[in-house]
Amino acid sequence: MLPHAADNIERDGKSLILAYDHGLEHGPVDFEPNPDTADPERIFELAAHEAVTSLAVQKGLAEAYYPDYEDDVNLLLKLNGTSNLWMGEPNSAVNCTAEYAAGLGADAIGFTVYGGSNHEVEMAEEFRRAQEGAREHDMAVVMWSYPRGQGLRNDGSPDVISYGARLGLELGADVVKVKYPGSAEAMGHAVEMAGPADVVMSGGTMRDDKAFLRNVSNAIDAGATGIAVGRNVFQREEPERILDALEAVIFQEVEPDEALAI
Ligand code: FBP
Repeated sequence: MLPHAADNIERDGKSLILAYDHGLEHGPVDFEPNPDTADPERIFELAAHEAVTSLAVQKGLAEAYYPDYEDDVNLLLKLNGTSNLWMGEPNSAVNCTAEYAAGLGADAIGFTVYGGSNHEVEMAEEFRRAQEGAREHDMAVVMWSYPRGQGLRNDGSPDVISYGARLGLELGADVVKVKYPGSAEAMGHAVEMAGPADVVMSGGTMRDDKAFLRNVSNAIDAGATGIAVGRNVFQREEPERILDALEAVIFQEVEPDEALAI
């Protein structure tokens, strides 16, 4: 972890990472609730919203669309990923190098590590190459730290999520993205374990605006620096409206009720 390395994908030390790697990770099914969002152009436009501090995409989308948006969007290039068609032990193919990401104009790299998977050792080694490559090009390093695999009975438990946060710090991430552990107290523990590395909570699918914003607000109160969110934004009928509310909750620390009334 390098102090200030993530400044270029944060605003006042906070971040809202709009995640849009779902076409690879989950497939077209994720676009069904809001079919317009199958078109990457719609998401690049959304990423220009003032609340969004970076857009996380895979290489193919960055090659095709980023040149038109580089003035308005900070690029967080995901260097590995797996499709839902893969049925094996959790693993993620490295499909891009840090050098190539820098050539595309990335401000940061993103990398998934499945601690506890039978593939943890090779994933940690792959992360090392990506992390060191990012340092050579002054790009921030964001780890999707998702412990899971056959050795883990409850990958959503607060202890496991705190361990995931700590893995990020130990391996050199500037920002660690973890699943929300269910309470502000548990999130606070994960933040503490990550030390100086920033912690952002990962999204999921919550249809209730207020309940979703309450989790985000709890995470911020617990010391998280923001959110990495995909479906909770682009699967909503009015993605801009929830981004307006997230702007208020994350950056102005406004209460969810008030944020929704804006
Ligand atoms: P969501 O906000 O839609 O949950 O996206 C966050 C994210 O980390 C994506 O970047 C990724 O595609 C997805 O979750 C992977 O989630 P999982 O591996 O749990 O299916």
